[in-house]
Amino acid sequence: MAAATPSAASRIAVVTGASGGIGAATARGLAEAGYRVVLTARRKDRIEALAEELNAAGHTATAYPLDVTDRAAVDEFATAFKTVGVLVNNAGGALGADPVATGDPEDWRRMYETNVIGTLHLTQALLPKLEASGDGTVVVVSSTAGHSTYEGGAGYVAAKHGAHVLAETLRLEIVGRPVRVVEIAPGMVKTDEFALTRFGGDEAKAAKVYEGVAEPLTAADVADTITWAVTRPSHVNIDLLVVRPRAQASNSKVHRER
Ligand code: 8X3
Repeated sequence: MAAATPSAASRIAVVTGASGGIGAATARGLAEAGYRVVLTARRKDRIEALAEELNAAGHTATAYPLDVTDRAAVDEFATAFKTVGVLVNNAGGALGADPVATGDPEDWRRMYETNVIGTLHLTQALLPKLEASGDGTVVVVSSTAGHSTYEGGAGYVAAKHGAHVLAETLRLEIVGRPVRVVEIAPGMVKTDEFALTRFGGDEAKAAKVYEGVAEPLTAADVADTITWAVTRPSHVNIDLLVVRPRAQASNSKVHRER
């Protein structure tokens, strides 16, 4: 792996949604790249266990239970830092796969709250600390759903388009300041929870998402792209990186082996 930015060893990387999947894998990747990682998620036991594991392996990790939709809690969290090198906005996810005609407005609201407002909260609260580091990076983990739509996806697609727009607009607004804005847009990633959460715990429906797909991406594959983007030299801004498994040409064109 390429060398981390020179000051990585002394720098802090905050990862949201670090209790599992892409967030946990990203925390591992950034810890291995020399960052002091701060793991946030609602599930305290999970982030504490991961922090313990990383510390036992010689890295520096701390766990901070946080709900990204709770603005007061996010502001309180931000007071813990003078500077932050990296913020990975990973918390989010999908709820339901219903057509527009019958989708639950409450699912749409919750997806907007976590994927967009959660990212907004963390970014607003930590932007001064990222700037104060003299070399900050904001990562928005969006999705291929932030770039095109598919039937049954509209609620999630709308939220991820929101996350994409946040990243693109922020990059325009802060150009000239020492903060990069990186968007990573993963396609089909098989994690323990993404599809299960989307289908309210229905294992059969969740399994169907990946049925016949030889090798969906793993959380580690996506973490690898995030870590790569973050560890480019400071003047290199990976604006947008779309990453899919080889078997997926678009959200609706997936090769399945029968
Ligand atoms: C996940 C990709 O295809 O389920 O962000 O929308 S998809």
